[in-house]
Amino acid sequence: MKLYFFPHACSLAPHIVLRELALPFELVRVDNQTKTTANGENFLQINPKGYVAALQLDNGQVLTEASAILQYLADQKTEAGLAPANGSWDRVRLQEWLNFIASEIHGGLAIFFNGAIQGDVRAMFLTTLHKRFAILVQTLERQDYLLESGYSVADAYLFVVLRWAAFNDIDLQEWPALAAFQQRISERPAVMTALAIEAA
Ligand SMILES: N[C@@H](CCC(=O)N[C@@H](CS)C(=O)NCC(=O)O)C(=O)O
Repeated sequence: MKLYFFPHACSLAPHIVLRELALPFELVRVDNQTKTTANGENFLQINPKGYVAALQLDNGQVLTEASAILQYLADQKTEAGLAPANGSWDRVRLQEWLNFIASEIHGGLAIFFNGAIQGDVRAMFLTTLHKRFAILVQTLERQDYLLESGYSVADAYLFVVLRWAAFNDIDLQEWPALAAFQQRISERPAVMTALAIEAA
């Protein structure tokens, strides 16, 4: 498998999960400006959407969208328990979280990377984000992970997108349950390895 990534982007979530599962994979860095890969390929021919993450399977199929990639990976080693069994009610709960993270937290934080978002408009987006954070806090004050059953791919995804708060002058210490969650996940060996490799 090949994971197309650029450092600290949402592709860090499948990167973490590949390491959690100890699956064999190759990391291929994408230049987001030129849309070329470190191997000199045209990334748009691999993923016409032009964004990471993209996972190329050994049969040549390319899977995109973090929520789909994360579930695909978890299902490669079900015994690791990073996703509840397909078809179960708990799996639907995982999908509920993944969709919430993708649309409300990933989208809600990524908007602040746009320098045009300033003043009243920034305040408006922040108000919405704070409401979404309140939903996360309700769960993470009660339990260590999003699912009652324990650590899952949703936690890896949430950890990655919450890291973007600091890049946008949003201090997670205002939400102690979120700050504690970030600390907890950052201590996982797979997370530390993935972060070190992406920082190199
Ligand atoms: N809907 C996609 C969004 C992926 C996405 O936002 N990727 C960002 C990095 S986190 C990216 O590559 N942006 C570059 C671009 O859009 O040109 C998903 O959920 O995976």
